[in-house]
Amino acid sequence: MLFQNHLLPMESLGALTASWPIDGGLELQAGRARLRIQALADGIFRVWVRPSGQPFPAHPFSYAVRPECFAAIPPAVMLHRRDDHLILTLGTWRVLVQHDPVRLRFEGPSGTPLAADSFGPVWEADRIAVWKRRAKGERFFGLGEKTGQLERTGRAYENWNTDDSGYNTRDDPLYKTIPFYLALCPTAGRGFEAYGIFFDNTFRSWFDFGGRAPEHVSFGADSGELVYYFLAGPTPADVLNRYTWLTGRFALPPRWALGYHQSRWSYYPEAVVRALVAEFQARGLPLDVVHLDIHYMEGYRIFTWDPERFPDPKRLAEDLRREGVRLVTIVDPGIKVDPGYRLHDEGLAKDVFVRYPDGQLYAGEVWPGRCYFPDFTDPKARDWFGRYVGEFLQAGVAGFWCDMNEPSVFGGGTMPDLVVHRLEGQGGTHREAHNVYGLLMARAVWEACRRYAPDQRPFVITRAAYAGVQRYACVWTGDNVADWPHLRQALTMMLSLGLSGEPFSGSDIGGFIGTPTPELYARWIQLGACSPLFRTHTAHGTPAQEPWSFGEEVEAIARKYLTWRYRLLPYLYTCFEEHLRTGLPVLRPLWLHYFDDPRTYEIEDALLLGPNLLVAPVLEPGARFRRVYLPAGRWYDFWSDRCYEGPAEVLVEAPLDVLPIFVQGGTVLPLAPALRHTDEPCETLELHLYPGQGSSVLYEDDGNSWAYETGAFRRTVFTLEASSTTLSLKAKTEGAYRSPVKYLTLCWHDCEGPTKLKVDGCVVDGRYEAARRRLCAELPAHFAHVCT
Ligand code: MIG
Repeated sequence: MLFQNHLLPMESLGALTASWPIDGGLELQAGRARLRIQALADGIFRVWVRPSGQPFPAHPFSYAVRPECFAAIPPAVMLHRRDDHLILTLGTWRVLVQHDPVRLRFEGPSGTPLAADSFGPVWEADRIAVWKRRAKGERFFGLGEKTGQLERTGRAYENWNTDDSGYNTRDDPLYKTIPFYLALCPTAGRGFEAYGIFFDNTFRSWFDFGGRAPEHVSFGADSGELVYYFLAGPTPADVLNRYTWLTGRFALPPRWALGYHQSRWSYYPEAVVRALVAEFQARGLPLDVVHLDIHYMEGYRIFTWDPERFPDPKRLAEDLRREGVRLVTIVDPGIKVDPGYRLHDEGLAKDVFVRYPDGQLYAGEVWPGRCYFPDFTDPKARDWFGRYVGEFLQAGVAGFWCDMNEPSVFGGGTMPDLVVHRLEGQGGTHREAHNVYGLLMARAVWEACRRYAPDQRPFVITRAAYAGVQRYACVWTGDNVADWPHLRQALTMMLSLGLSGEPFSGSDIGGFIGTPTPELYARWIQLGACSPLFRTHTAHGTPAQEPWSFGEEVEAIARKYLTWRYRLLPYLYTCFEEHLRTGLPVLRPLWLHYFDDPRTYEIEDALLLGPNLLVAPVLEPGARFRRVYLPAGRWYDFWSDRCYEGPAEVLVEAPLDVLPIFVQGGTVLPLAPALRHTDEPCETLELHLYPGQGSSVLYEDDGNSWAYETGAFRRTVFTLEASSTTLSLKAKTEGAYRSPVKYLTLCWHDCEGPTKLKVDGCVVDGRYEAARRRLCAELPAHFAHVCT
């Protein structure tokens, strides 16, 4: 149907002319167009439109959706026919299809219309879009790494992976495309109901959350399938659970990846790398990873080593490994056009490079000069590239840093649109492959790690990404700038990535472009210490950016937060296990847990680190106090143990050496001793108890292999009921992993002074520290019940 007023040359769905049931849903005919609505699982509906009515294949082509989701048999749905609409029901979820014109809306338990079509799907030639009504007061989040605020309401965005070095905090698009959003829709009765929309389209796409048209939310793309997924709530956590069921979750990272990473463009030669590591040790600073940027290569030829700068990489890797330090090497996609260079010759022989439509090879200019580009949309090219990854693993490289994979090409930004890609055999142009190029490079590297080092968990970090990237890699937020707006931006980007399926992200600490002031570096190290990826990095030609580069005061602050980070590892690692089970991110906006408290929706300068810690980083120069909103419940200042009752806005002191951290009452916070690196054997563990009621989890495994998938883990659920005078702590354990922890110290905070505890019936004497109102006691490594 043409729009009646003919102002827009776009077409939309007209009246329903036929409908028939299919597995898990139904198909409709409306004029020439065909529409398929199908449930993939409870609370997950796919809407797929083919404007000119071509028959549907079993599933749309997708790099983002897990193949298992398509292989599963669709759940049984109920279909009801009414006079003017159809109703598709699955559990508590309904899709209502109006007959004339065909318009969809969704309903959950509250009965509030969600994602209701205004114009619905529209198209013109290749261009497609979907227009929906924006409910009054509806809020939007998501799209991964975007600049500006966390909340997307009232703005429009574009997705076209772009290398925007030194981006400003208004630029769009940047490096990643995650065409997924999460909406919070006000309900008639109480509060909000959440749902998500995933528009699985890899062409250049756009989203408008009531920016240009305040009553609508719309999204569209230059071409490709008109297909989207509705992901039900009712809570935002439910939406994330469903979105990550569909697009995958981050399998547990190697534990070392959660340590501190030191990087710069570039540490070389080898002697500089050794001296760097020695400096960390001499200064008593923990370190797990050194990143090698492009200068380790011979003339920027990927998968080579400069023979003078790094004559014996294997030996270097071994030596560092003995000190508990691992090497991560950068890898770019571009392969130097240079006959005689192994990758060049073998790549040509194997026909793995992208070409122009007439068959000529495409070459673009990047660091090495003229380069060919592997076609990562071709499984053969991914396998081929992976062999070199295997060689680097052999040489002792522990992880891979995928850069320039937007792909970035000097001069024009990226490859021309007409370059041809295999796209798993279906063929297509760069317009379709562009936004997945980085994802598939990361996938090639990840799959190679699985193949060539099958007993180890891969570590891959990527700059460009598409939805589903969390299955293969962690990410960093590209070439930021050493200024205060970028510190704040780093936080909102990490939060947004977490709300878009990627739990493992970080920013270049201190800023990539330019030089941070000592104060800025100190505050950034504090934010970094609670970032999933904790890495300092800086550009070529900038002054030293190491934890000791900003004077003694800042070095002491860096030491304090590096140490804190390593103490926090048992908790942080547990957060990753929670992500794997539930899809929850590691860093969370407050409203993810305090959904019923509308005041939390506007808080973008604080975060929940996992389920029990609230962190309020200082993001402004000169600030020595921090206003913090504490949601309902009791909160303990991590440093002073001072107790607050929420909901409350409090003003806390935040001198330069203080990152305000609050522990929720009722928490059992597991802390490790201060470590020098994550390989250091760790036989002691502290359990910090904060009065209140709650359950907390401690997850342990070997931290490096896949044995946890077959039961070699230990998951302990603690149930705490404590006041300042009484205590009951129960522990229930599952899993077959034998934890190396031999000594357990319990530390009961805000305690008034009972000094004896009963541990599984035996009386244990504790040490009461009156000044700090704490009771500490040694416990056996395994216990079931501790009480007063
Ligand atoms: O054109 O490898 O974002 O982290 O240091 C610059 C050199 C290429 C961009 C990355 C940055 C890295 C730099 N790279």
